Amino acid sequence: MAPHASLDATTERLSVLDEDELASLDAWWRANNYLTVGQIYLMANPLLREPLAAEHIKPRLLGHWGTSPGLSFVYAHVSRLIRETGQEVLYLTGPGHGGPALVAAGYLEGSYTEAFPAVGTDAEGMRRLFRQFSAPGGIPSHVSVTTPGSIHEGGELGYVLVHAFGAVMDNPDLVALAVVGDGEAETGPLEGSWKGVSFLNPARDGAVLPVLHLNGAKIAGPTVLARKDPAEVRSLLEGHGYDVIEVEGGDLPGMHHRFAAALAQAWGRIRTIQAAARGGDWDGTRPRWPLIVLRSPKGWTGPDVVDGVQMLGTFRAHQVPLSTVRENPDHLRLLEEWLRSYRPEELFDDDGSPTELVRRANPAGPLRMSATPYANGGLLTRPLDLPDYRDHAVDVPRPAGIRLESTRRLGELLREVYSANPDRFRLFCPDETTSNRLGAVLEVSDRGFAERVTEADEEISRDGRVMEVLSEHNCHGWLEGYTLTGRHGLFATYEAFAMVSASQTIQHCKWLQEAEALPWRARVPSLNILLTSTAWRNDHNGFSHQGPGLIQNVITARGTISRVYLPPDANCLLSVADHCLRSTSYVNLIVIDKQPQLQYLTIDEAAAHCARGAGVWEWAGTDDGAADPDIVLACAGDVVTMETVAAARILRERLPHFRTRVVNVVDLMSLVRRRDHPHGMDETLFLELFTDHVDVVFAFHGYPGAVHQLVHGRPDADRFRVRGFIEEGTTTTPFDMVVRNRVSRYHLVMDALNNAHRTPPGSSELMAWCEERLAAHEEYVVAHLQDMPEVRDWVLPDPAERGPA
Ligand SMILES: Cc1ncc(C[n+]2csc(CCOP(=O)(O)OP(=O)(O)O)c2C)c(N)n1
Repeated sequence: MAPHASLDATTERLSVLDEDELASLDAWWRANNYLTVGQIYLMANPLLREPLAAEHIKPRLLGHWGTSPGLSFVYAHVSRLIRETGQEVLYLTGPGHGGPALVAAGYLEGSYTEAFPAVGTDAEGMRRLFRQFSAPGGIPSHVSVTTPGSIHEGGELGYVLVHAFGAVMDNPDLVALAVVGDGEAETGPLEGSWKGVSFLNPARDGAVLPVLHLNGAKIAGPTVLARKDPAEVRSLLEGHGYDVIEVEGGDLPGMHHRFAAALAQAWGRIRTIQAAARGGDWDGTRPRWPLIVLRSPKGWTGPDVVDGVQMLGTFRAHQVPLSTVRENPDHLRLLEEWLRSYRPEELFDDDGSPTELVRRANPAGPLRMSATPYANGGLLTRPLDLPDYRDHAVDVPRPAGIRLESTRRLGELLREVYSANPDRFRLFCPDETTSNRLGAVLEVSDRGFAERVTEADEEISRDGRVMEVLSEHNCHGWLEGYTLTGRHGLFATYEAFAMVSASQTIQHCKWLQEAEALPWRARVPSLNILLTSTAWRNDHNGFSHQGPGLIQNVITARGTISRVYLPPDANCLLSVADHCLRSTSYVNLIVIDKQPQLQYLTIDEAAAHCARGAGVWEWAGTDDGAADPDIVLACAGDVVTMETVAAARILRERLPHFRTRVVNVVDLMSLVRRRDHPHGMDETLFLELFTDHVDVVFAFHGYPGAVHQLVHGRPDADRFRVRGFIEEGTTTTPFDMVVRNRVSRYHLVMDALNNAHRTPPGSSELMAWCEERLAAHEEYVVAHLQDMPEVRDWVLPDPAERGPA
């Protein structure tokens, strides 16, 4: 850290742009704007070596011009800061629809060609660059996975700050510069994400520098923040804890000078805060981090008036300011004038490569924002130092004989993970770490908090690294930013409220899926999501807390990178968690409840079962390995597994000659055909488990449709009768929940009898008995406000005492 005097001197020097710097910086910006317009419009004649003609214009004009010049303007200035200071910067574009500007930045910096050698820095390369943009067989129009230097697509607006904050956690040398669109700033997630500063530790974390880009308009109208009194905007941001620096205008070169000064001030402030915190000169209060409000015209430097209509500075500049260019000679002329206004002859040499004047504006090597390893986080990843999960195993002397809280064991494992990895593992949770029985982590790390801490608070401090904020968007987004920059973590949330951030989950799946195809993108640690406090056991809560929908979302968008695990007990959970923490570039959902639950497998059995993904539990069934049992009772999910094991027990006791096979599924994706998902079990194993003709009664944790979706295409998939959550819920007893949703042990027994190919003697009596027990349950819960002892305290009897097989 530079001492204050030299820091002040650097800041002062940075705040003044001399003529040479201005010339180069402005040339770089013009070159970027030229390449941006070229990408949107041209498919030939990239350097305008001949007069522009209709055949040079793309048939479909797709892309977003309006935001782009603002993005590249900021980028150019940050590059200068980097060159002058050596500061490492990750650039995140909230309005990711400004993709061409970021592609152009990578192209000018040379990293685009490094990633895609076919797009060289010459005339032919530029033609390809233009032609491929927003085109079939080419690249998407947003700041997508294919854009070097990006960890943030910005397609779905709202997440730029959460990604930025996640990226800087435990990255003390990094500044994440996040451009926030003023339309984007109207979204719920973005509005909630200003609070990130309340969780940053200036000694240990890097800094986020938001640039709120008030270009005034969205797609079709004005933005709230641009039309507010600037004093109100300032108050809002100051209220969140920022030190607001404002820059406004469209005049040149005035804007260059003013922005250079603003950026210098912001950077100086960041370094001053960090120097104080890291040098021991910090009283622990939350710093006021700088934030730049940039007011510049939408479509800056583009066409002013088109067909008599104001374009520049309005919503009309959002996408393509000039339409029907092929067909309209006036528009063609305007486009040519627009492109030539950047004076391409000063920007590109005869061979088409950027001139020295332009290249001078680039930082070097990995300091180029398009080449920063922070945006290709797998390059920086150090695997977790993982303790042996077996050390936390539950002693299971016999299946289904004891109950305990499985997630508590996971908490103990995570405590060890925290201790062994003090700089690269974090747990993110919306205020539920203890509630979710993961509180053991708080023995080794507080919850991180930069605001005022009082005597009454517990396990909260500015040094804490367990991240709790009551915002699923923040938790999820922080973890994404954290893992995309190469570190590891887990997002633990109430199952129902994972739907709040479901869209982020899906977007992240898309990102990882696309990244698989890019050899230069190194694999990153997986995004691990623990869904607990599940639909079936919301004892304090009710219907609003009962929603297993995320499973459905993830399997529907499954691609090849999503994984869904439903460990039935603690030892399986430990094995699954160990696997997920070691894995890379997946989205792993782990679903298990936090309440005391039956334990089935020893740690060795659990490890083998989880490795297989699904297996027969011989001890629970009565088919003794017969090729054709009367029924297969399958289950996936903790509570429904208990009901299945209990149902099998009832059948064993009451119909000893009825052959049941119990199959438990931990890895949900194993049900899918192998050709459709890498985890799909091969046909032979599928037949071993489910046969090709015996009916299967499947008790599932989530919505029944999910299993039908997964087994589609398997032999005779119609024989799967699936029971699961059917939106029958309320605040009630655990057993009443399974009864209401028709997945109780009694329902499963009846389903088994109804679907078996033969009807053994005694079946009708057993059906009647099940109906009678369900009626007894109805009466009992209302009268006693708890479940009948026979279900409440049910365990599988000792094998010695079991009934005949
Ligand atoms: C969550 C979400 N809702 C809607 C859209 C559709 N959309 C794309 S761009 C845009 C306007 C964005 O305005 P702003 O953030 O100000 O960006 P800029 O003006 O800089 O283009 C909208 C509504 C989206 N991409 N994401």
